[in-house]
Amino acid sequence: TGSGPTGAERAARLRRLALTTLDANWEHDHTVPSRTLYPHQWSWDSAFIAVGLAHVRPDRAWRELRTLFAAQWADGRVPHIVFNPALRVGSYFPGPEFWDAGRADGAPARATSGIVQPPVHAPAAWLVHRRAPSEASVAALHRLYPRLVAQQRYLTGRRDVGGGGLACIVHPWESGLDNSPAWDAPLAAVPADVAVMRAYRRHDTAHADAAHRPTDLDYARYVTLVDAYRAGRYRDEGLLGRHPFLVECPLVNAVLGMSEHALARIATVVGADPGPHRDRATRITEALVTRLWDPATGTFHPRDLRTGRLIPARTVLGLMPLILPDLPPRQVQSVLAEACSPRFGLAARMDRPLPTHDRTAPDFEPLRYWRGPSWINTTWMLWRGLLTHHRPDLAAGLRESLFALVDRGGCHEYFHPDTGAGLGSPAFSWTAALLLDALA
Ligand code: 2M8
Repeated sequence: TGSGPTGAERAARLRRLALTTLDANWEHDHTVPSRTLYPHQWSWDSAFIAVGLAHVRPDRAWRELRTLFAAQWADGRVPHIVFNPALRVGSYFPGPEFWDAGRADGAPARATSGIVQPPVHAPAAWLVHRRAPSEASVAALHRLYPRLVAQQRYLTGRRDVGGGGLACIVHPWESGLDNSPAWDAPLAAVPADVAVMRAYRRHDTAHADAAHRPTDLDYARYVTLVDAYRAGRYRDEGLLGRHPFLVECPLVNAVLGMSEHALARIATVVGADPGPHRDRATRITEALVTRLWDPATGTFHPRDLRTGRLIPARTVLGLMPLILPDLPPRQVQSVLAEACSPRFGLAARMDRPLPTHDRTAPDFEPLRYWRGPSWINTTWMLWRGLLTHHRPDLAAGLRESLFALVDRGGCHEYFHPDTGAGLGSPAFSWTAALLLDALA
């Protein structure tokens, strides 16, 4: 974090801030992403949070994952939200009554949503164990392994709607990058009646500036999509014929491949065979390159299964396959070129942080959520990818930009990609957690 007393002081200051933030967001058996905006447990947040907790509170890291996986469905899906029953009705929209998941086959006893998020949990579990290996961590891996395998089975089985070996998402929320410009084209085909939102009250805009959040039109479509999935009781059979949003996302599938690599390592610890995981990882990387790589743009794009076409927007999602250790050299070089272009500005010395959308695109919006602002999780994933592909120079530049953001803005949810001003929740858990990991 820089040499000399200043670097050491900054590191100590950041560590204290991160720990205070995580402790304040701990809630009995899990960590909330934010007390105001997101008061329940979120799936991929918990995985990132566990990675950070491993550095300071390893027991809690395992608890976090255990609580989440206790709400796994019988079909293997890990729900994107596990609701806290102690909270009053209406503390988050859409709440448990809206999802009404309890009536679906194989839903757990706890109230949950019915959709998933990127499966970053196996890589997270592996990092937690590697950071603090112990008898307890080995026991935790034994407990989690079958559940992580079931999660992969769900995504590569029922969710392989396109039949090409990749998982598809049925809602933009499943990508984690809710209102990314990547989803504009497929969402345009989803019927949207802003009047449907009159029956509900959004809570996000009570806690964050409406101009920094998805629009009412976005929310109308989000609700329409949940209505459609819930009407089929969250079943995945026949989705291609009936569901209005079916997309193969490069981030979700890069993480899916990464998870097989992590499971291969976990398998060796728990006495299972790592071979099948390695084979599956190879197949996922191949499918990702075949189906989502565009030689014309030199980056990865989501594939809209309803039109069969790649979605042209060049977002940060396209850079995420760099986390795959077996990404072929041609794709590695070209994703690096995309990341270092003026679109994303990656450099050994960065003058601005990594945005979530192409800075040169006409629909780049520096204040609005996933349409431009800098986020710590996508920055962290790219950082890990750069380390994997032996670019310590670029990794150092990106890591320094991460530190500078949080040092100036605090543990915010996202940041203005030019000024670095903090946006969204001011005490956001994954910002704190991934900061701790980058500091280590
Ligand atoms: C955001 O998504 C939720 C819906 O799941 C929301 O806007 O209410 C996203 O940033 C998502 O990636 C994140 O997991 C969640 C909680 O931090 O918030």
